[in-house]
Amino acid sequence: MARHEELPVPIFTTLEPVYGTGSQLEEAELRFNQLKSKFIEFFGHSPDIYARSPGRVNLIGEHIDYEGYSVLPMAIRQDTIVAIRKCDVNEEKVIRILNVNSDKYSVCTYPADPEQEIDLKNHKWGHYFICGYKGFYEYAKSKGINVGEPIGLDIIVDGIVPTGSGLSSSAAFVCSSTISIMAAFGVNFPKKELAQLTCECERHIGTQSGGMDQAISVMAQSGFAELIDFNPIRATDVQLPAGGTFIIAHSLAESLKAVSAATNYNYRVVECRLASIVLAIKLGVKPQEAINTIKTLSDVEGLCVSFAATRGSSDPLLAVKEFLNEELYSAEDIEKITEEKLEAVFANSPSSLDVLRAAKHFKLHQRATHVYSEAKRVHAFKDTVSSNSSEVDMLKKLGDLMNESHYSCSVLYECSCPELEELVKICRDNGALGARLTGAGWGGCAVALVKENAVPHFILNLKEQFFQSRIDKGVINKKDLGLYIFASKPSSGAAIIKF
Ligand code: NG1
Ligand code: MG
Repeated sequence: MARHEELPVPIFTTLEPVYGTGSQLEEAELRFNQLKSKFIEFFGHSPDIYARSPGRVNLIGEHIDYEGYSVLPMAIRQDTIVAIRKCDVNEEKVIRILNVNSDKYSVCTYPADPEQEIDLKNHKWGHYFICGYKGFYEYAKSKGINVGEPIGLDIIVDGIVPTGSGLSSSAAFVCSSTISIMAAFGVNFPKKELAQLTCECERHIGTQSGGMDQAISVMAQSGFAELIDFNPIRATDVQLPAGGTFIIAHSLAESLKAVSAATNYNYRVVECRLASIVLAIKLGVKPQEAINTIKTLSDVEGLCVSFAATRGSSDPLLAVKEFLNEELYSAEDIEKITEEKLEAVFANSPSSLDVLRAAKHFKLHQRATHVYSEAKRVHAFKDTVSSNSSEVDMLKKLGDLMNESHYSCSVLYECSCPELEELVKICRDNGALGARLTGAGWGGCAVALVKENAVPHFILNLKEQFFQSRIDKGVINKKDLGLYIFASKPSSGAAIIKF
């Protein structure tokens, strides 16, 4: 039997296979009906087809996907639905994108030109759809699939993944967009190829992200978290222990990682690249060769094998200890090692050059220590859930790993913020076995592992101790609390729906 990532996106004619039964199904039916009415009202036609793709919560493995290391997220129930219609050849060749939330998101219009550049200086929500549009054409072209001349498209989007929350609303949108376009053109690609292409095309937005979000959104299986490996992309189902529940809580600080050019996110990607080049050189690779061939910290791991002969271990953390300074590096410090100007090292990456212009110094030891230790924690997490230990021991170990991950994100990777620190502490004070920031950080959500029978009480306490003061100050509305704190079960991945 083919592994599930080799299969195309499933096509359903009813909503049950995606949304199950009960209140979730009712909510979905309402959304689909409203989407259809709005579509007819605005465009004068019914949509041809729908695509949906979920957000995700990352359980462990933060800021390591772009370094080539495996991560362990699960899909959440909140998703983005895209309704689409391919226009006739005699209609105007434009892409019109509406949002059901038209107060917040006004109509976006783009030419039906897959070669168009995305205007990064002028950020619009519709840009994420165009990422998918460009990605679809690039992929079809690379595979020699003839999808015909560009044509007008009518689109309406309904997304309920909270934005700027570290739950990957962007990937839910890019994936559902790409899949809707693919379905409208009557083709279907294997899920792992879609995961790769949506990851690459979301980079048109300017974030040098890894592939976790798109991979889980496309490949998730209901009831399982997934261990996602990269190069090549693979998803392995991970059964979580039944006695534990993951609670997602929003710090109410918005993560603005993609708003300015030299964002925190790209800054970290640059620091990791610099750490990997410096490490490779220290491990004996010639500077120019290191610059040309070493892209990520995982590329350095192989080099540590030679190091094992003299040090007795090929653990890359030992190499970091021995070869990277804890003190700040200036660009000049690094250039002495690389024998090359950093502008030249990053000449092909405009967003990295933006980082170099804005950054005064780089922390290589701390970032690399985070990445290599976090990569180990992901495997420890996976090994723990598949071990024979008692559920109590298992949950305790998973919680410990989550706490260690948070410490590493906060202290070594510096991607937390005061609100997240407060929230994580409140979670632990209220009996969470483990709690950590999730997603890129600098705001957004925390995820806490809580014993199943303690969930109602835990949520109540968090409402009192974290959210009530924010309600009193008018930051959020009491009636919206359910959007900011909720329990989450592993949901299903992307789907095409054709009624
Ligand atoms: P968020 O910011 O949660 O969407 C980002 C990246 C991921 C990953 C995490 C950190 C995008 C689309 N996604 O997720 O690839 O690197 O940060 O683990 O930027
Ligand atoms: Mg995102």
